[in-house]
Amino acid sequence: MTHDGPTSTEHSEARDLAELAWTDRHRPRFHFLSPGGWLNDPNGLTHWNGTYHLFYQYNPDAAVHANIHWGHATSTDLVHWSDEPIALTPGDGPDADGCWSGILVNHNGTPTIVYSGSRDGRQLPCLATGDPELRTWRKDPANPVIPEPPSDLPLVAFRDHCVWSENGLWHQLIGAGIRGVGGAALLYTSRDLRSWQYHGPLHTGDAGAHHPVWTGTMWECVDLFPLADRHVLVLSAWDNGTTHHPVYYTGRYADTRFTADPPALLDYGKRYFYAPQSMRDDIGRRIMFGWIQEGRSKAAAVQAGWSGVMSLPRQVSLDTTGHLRLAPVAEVASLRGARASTPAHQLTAGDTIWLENVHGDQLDIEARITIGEGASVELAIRSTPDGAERTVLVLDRANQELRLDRSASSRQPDLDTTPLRGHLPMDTDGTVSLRILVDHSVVEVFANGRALTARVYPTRADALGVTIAATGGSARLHHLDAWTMTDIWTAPRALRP
Ligand code: DQQ
Repeated sequence: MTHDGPTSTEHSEARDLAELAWTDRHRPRFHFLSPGGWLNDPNGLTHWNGTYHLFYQYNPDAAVHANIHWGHATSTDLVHWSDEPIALTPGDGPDADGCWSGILVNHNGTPTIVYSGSRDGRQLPCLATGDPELRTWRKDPANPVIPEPPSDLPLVAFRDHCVWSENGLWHQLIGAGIRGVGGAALLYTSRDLRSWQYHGPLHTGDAGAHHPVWTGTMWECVDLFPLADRHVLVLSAWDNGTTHHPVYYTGRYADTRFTADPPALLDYGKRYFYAPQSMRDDIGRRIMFGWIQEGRSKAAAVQAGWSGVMSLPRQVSLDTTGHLRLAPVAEVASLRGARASTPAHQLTAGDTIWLENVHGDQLDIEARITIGEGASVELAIRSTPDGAERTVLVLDRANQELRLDRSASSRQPDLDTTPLRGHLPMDTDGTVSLRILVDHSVVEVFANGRALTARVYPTRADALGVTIAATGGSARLHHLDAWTMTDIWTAPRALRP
């Protein structure tokens, strides 16, 4: 579809917002984010004729979740992105209040977006078709293509889409919540993406069950995909307006039936990796992006001129226990600049080592550590020389746990400092392979395949140090390599490219 170009006043305001965002020292420099304003979910992920397309929930006018458009960017390497024209803008029909999340499929050669049109507090499935370059989009005159949610269920909400082709039929899951039951993925089929037949829930959660992980009262952004010999269902657990955390089930899917193992938390940072969506790329990788939310107040985001970051692209695989393994795609390493290596080292309890040559707020750190019985390793990042501000990652062997302690990350009040934690599977000898990506306020940790994402906002400009210590026992640092990461942005970008 097309939209009228902005007026000259809008242009100058827009420029101000992007320039304001550009000057914020908490703004990441090697992650994808919107030019300014608001970003939330990744949408419409696809690898189309050799180009990666990343669409996203975008408000180009303010750093608040309102008036949601579909922003669009393309890449050939998953790390450097070019802004494309905004793909979808709220209209005067069923998406008058926003073009909410959805996906993109190839319908007989026509790129087709299935998204949730939002109006008057309800969301309904809508379509838009694109030109061969995926640059201009035309909304379907028949929108909404499903005019009502199923009438036989007391639904809390009904939105977001996962669409795939199976045996010549389009299949669609729509996220929902069934009052008194829990979240649900509702199944539909269609021959033409326009006329849909409802088949009931493919899978349902239990809102009363809190172990091993709570699945919320409604499921946002359901995503079902094959992985090795299994299928994975990813969802984002939502409850009464609160975005909680991403969850996955692994299981078997056949003949529109899904039998799953118990659910698990996808990222221990919870809402800091929310609404993930995945795609299979041309070389067969399952690649996932998630929305990294802010950890500072809404007012602080508005003042900064921007809110929300896309995670680095993650490759998803299955481990031998049926759990997901997440790791940044190999291309992320192409952003590595100067390297500093710390040689093998025996850490004794109580010692803290300053990694003198590892320094910065744009880092990729890789380490292999064997943690002795009863010991924990504490790796601090964004540390001031006096340690007054520091963010501490704890690898706890006795409890087989990965933790992030943000209690001293910043002296600024009004920040989220909730402790984050999750199970850290270890070999019997206590070895952990660790990767930490620090990009100003963003921290993405991968430890033995488990992910923990978070935000930190140190106040001090010298919060750049890295230390490592062992407590309660000893540990062996086999190696630690750190690279300074290169910026992917060189100047403020146009809010409406
Ligand atoms: N964000 C979208 C919804 C989705 C939610 C609206 C998840 O479609 O349910 O911006 O963050």
